[in-house]
Amino acid sequence: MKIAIVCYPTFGGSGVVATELGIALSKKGHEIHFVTYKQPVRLEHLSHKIKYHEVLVPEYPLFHYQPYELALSSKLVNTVKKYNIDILHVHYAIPHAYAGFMAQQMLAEEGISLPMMTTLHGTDITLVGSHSFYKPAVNFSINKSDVVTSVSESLKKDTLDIFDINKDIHVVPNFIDFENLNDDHSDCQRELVANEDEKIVIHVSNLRKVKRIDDVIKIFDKIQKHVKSKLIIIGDGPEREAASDLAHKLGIRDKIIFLGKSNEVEKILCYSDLFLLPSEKESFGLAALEAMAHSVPVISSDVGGLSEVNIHGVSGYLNKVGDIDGMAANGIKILSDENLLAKFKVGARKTSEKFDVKKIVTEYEALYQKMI
Ligand code: GMT
Repeated sequence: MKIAIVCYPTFGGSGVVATELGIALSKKGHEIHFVTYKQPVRLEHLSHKIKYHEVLVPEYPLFHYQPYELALSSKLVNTVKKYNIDILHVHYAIPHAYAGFMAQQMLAEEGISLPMMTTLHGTDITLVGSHSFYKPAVNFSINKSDVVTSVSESLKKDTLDIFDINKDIHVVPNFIDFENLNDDHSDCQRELVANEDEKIVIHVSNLRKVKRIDDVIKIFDKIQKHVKSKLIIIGDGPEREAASDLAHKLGIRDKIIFLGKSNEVEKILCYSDLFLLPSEKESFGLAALEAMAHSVPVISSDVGGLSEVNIHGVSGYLNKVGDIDGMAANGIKILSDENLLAKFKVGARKTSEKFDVKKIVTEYEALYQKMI
């Protein structure tokens, strides 16, 4: 099949999933066309099976806001016609499902049919999409999609609760490409960041309010009082400065390394002992799944789809949002007992194996087939 994929090309989970899916589909012989404003960060190599089409939105002084949806839908129309695309798969409803629907309508005028799948990722529903500024348009474009998928049962439920949906929502979880996973632990450079007797705690996100970065710092503060440890924070976002200030205030700034946006996450997970994800909302928690695939246990909140990914007592622990003491206590429990840590490392990896891309990609292919 020839599949056009629309996504955010950034470090965010939805863009990562879209890119990894495109790569996995191309390995199965499909021709993939990414249509977005920048080459996706996880897309290192283009090939005859993977192409990238840049959506350009030239500045024009009359426009206070540049019309990205318009440029995207026009680019989709041109790409579909030029490459005879069979299917459009948009990731993240806003504004992609809306632009996709417009492209579909324009193509229909010319007698070209373009079935569209929309994959809902989380904040497009629970945070941004549910706002009255966007809600009618998001509701409309979800209902106009030929197939709708969500990355967890929890997100499906939220979508049905928040919107007026007249479509089936298929749950297709996020995944890991184990064949491509760099889990060769032979050149782990743990000594670069910590002493031999120190444990390494890690957090990866876009450092937005919804991730509760303050909780990450406070949980780590309690952990490091019992277990010699360092905290590595990967990612960048609006809460970074406040987190650094809080660490100063608590007197633990020297135990925390802020790495910013990084393409080296796998290398760091290789020597990490515990992943913290105390989010306020989390439809899936791809960052936690990636940690688990690298045998890193997870301490997370129990919101959204996290309990579908992180299995309490097996791959880590789940606590209520804001339960800093509980999360710290569970972290201390895992980190202060080498046998327990080893058991959780195995449990984390085993749990992640349920999300093998090989299984998930066939679920998407079956849905594509159904749309055609
Ligand atoms: O976590 C983020 O804020 C980024 C966001 C995105 O849209 O890229 O992540 C959402 O989609 C990911 C991929 O499906 C999920 O793993 C995240 O849980 C979800 N984020 C939230 O629901 C807050």
